[in-house]
Amino acid sequence: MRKLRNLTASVALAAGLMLFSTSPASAAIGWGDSFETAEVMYSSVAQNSSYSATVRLDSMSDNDFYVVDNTNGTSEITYSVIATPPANFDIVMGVIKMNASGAILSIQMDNWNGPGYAEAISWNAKPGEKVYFRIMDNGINNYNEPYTITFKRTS
Ligand SMILES: [Ca+2]
Ligand SMILES: [Ca+2]
Repeated sequence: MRKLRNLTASVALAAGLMLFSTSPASAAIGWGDSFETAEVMYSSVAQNSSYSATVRLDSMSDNDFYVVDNTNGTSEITYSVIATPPANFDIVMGVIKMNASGAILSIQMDNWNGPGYAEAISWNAKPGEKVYFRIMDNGINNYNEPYTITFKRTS
C-alpha cells in the first residue's frame, strides 16, 4: 500500500512538473522573481537563437526577471528583446548589464511606450557579460493578463 501511494505521488509530481515546463502561460506566482531565479532567454552554453514566453505578472509588486547570459561566451552577441503587454496594459522593462564578477555596468528603465505598446531594445553582450531584463507593472493594475517577451539573436 505504501509503495502504491509513493508511486501515485511520484506520477502526480512528474505530471505537475511536465505541466509547469510546457505551460509558461499558467506560471505567474514565483516566475522569475529575482536575479537568482531569472528565466534564461539565452546562455552561452546552449546558444539558442530565440526564446519566447507568455506569462502574467501576478500582482502590482511582481517582477519577472529574464537573462541573456554570455558568461562563458567567447564572442560578443547581439540580439533584440521585445516585451509586448496586453491591450491597454502598460509595462516597464528594466535592463541591467553586469560583468563576469557581477558588478553592474549599467541600468536603464525603458518605458518609452504607453498602454498596449511594446518596450523593445536591440543590444549586445560581450564575453563574460550578463544582461537582465526586468518586467514590471507601470502604475496600478497592469497585471493578471499575459504579456509576451521574445528574444532573438541577431549575430
Ligand atoms: Ca514574477
Ligand atoms: Ca510602457
